Amino acid sequence: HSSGSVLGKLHGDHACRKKPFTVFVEGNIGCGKTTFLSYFNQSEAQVIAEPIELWRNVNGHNLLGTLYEDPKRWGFLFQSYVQLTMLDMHLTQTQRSLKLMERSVHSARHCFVENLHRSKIITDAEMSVLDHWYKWIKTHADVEGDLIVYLQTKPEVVYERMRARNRKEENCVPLSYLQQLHELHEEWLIQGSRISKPTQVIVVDANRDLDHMKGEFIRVKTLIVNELS
Ligand code: DCP
Repeated sequence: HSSGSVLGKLHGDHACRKKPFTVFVEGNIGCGKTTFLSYFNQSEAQVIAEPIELWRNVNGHNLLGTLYEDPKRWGFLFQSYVQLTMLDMHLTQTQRSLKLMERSVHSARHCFVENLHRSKIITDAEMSVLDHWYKWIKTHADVEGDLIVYLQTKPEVVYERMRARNRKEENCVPLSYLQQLHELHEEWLIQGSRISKPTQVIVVDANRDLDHMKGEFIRVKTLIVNELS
């Protein structure tokens, strides 16, 4: 619910830099990130979708599949590869003045890795290694964004969507998992209690049917595009 003027101030800062205005689209599994990003075309923005196909095929290995089959055995491996592919997205250069990414190294660390650790699915040692990598990345690479668009949803709503879309790797994911991820997104993007809140967050109520979200998605898109033009 940020206003255009807030973005306007950012734009002023941003105009002095060569880096594109960088937006991370965040939210729970099935919240509609892909749908939101589909409203931007490549002529107005560099859109970098989440590399889920890479996670499904690392030299023939489906890391997303094994993650859900045996998270204790494969959770660390999966998140280690997510961190690498996310870093690659962050470092992707563009001539365009606007860059949008589906998720970031930050949600991987603060939501997904945090959740695996809190649920004792990854060990303290595995957590430490992922966290050291995350801190190293933040120190040595530019992984900062200018704005986060948070597609906020009720866990029950995304649970139904996830069931309906029927991605085969996700068919055993319980509602409780989405509830935990929801809480961690809220802690990070709304409460700012555990870690400091990112500077600019636009919160979008994404509970309505994705077909009915069109108006809201276009409103947020217009806000971003207009402020940059
Ligand atoms: N995932 C994970 N750890 C991460 C990032 C993603 O375990 N650090 C998993 C969760 C999902 C799958 O990868 O099973 C894809 O996750 P997303 O929620 O990012 O993508 P969706 O396709 O579900 O997004 P949307 O429906 O919002 O477009």
